[in-house]
Amino acid sequence: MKNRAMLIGSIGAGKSTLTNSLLGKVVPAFKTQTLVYYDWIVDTPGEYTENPFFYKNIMATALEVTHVFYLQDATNSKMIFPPGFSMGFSKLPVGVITKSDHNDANLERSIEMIRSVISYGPIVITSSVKGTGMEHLKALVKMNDMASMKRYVENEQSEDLLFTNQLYS
Ligand SMILES: Nc1nc2c(ncn2[C@@H]2O[C@H](COP(=O)(O)OP(=O)(O)O)[C@@H](O)[C@H]2O)c(=O)[nH]1
Ligand SMILES: [Mg+2]
Repeated sequence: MKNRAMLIGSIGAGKSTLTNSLLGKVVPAFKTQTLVYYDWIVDTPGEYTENPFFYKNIMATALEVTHVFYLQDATNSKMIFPPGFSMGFSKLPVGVITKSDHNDANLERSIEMIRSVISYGPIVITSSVKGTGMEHLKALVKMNDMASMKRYVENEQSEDLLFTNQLYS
């Protein structure tokens, strides 16, 4: 399977803007009503994450990808993923904090929220506006196992990148 990421997160979390930024596109993000397949990204409607009725769609789409990017909006105090949500997929999880450039961004809060979804894996702090974190996401999606992603995070020593490990805590 070609390495591909499915982006999930609430309505307005920044999935479509991130897609554009990662693919170097300049078209404004339109409101996604359905799945949109790009070269190595599958953009999903926020409704899929917000409404449990659509979880089956997320599960089905996950079969077509190697990675799942869990987006948390840094300006949003609400967490919409159920705890441990990533355990349901046998896909490589990547936590993505969006809108780090925003005045209302609260990075600590969003990292804690993502940690309740991903107990073991990389978390990337991003801004689609500034381009922060984009290289990390592109690098991580090319990797085929968690060990490589962990090594990458350790080697990069970047402020925009951390590895959460709560398996033995
Ligand atoms: N400041 C800032 N705003 C962003 C960023 N990414 C997205 N937004 C804004 O957040 C809103 C929702 O973005 P969108 O990509 O449509 O979210 P989606 O529903 O998850 O696809 C839009 O008004 C975007 O301009 C970012 O990195 N920084
Ligand atoms: Mg969208």
